[in-house]
Amino acid sequence: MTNFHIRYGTEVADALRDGRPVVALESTIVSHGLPRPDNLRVARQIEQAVREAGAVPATIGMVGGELVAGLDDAQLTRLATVDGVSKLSVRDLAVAAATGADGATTVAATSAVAAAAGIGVFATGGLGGVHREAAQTFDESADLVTLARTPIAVICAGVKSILDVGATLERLETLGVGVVGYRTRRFPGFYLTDAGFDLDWSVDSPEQVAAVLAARAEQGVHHGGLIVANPLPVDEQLDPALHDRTLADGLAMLARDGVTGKAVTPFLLAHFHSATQGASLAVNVRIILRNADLAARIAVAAARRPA
Ligand code: PSU
Ligand code: MN
Repeated sequence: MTNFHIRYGTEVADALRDGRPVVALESTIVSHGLPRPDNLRVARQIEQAVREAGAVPATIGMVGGELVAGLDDAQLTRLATVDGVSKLSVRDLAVAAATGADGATTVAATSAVAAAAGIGVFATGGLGGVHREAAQTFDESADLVTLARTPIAVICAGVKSILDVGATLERLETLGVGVVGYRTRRFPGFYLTDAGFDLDWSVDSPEQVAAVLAARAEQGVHHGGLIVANPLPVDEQLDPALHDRTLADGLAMLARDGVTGKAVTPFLLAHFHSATQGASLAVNVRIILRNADLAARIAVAAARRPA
């Protein structure tokens, strides 16, 4: 069992104490996933979307070596604007704490910290997963193994089409991570409504997701995550032809520039943002805001259930 030393934002601490709905948010999308200066504006909008749907946002990150659940505006601004903010997965948290680093937490690290804080619902854009070429590079996001051991519901638009989506779904199955579509039986590909793979399960309402979480608790399933895949409506996705062209170029650039490891995801995202003249950014923002709204409604439904 992890024993993170977590500093809580006042509002988050109050809400957790009173059993009111809280939604965890990650900071890597802010520091590394979205271009400046839009990133700070969007980070605030995500929090606003959670509030408007009736929950308290808890953006998680590390400031000066201290893990914070519920970054205040000055801390959020620091992680969005200062150079040299580290991208922190779970394995990095101790080193970053001991060295007093500023860091943004990935889906993996945010999930681990949120679960330790007693927050059961987390909204993000897209999960990390198995990279293309993983058969040679072994590049598979720590998001997957972390979700295998972390009790949290992650509301996301699937995994980015920059990954090997089929392999990612296979790994999630092996690792015992639950996957349900929100009003769909097709797994979304982040920018794209449909990544081309079927899902076994679809849920229709926040209340139904809350019921799944309650059933897991009743069954004693305390160790694994549940992915709630929330696709964009077809008319809001990135134009598939533009998407396919941009992805092909981006993958060629990765190989040409020798980009590997944890730099791959930020590199490809930045390429999408510049190569589509902002179209992918607008889609990215819509995805996150929709997921924040759904996550908050799930947290509200979960808080309303009799204990
Ligand atoms: N999806 C996005 N934007 C992001 C990420 C995912 O739409 O910035 C980030 C998340 O924080 C995720 C991380 O956990 O990328 C995965 O990185 P890696 O593949 O290096 O594990
Ligand atoms: Mn990786």
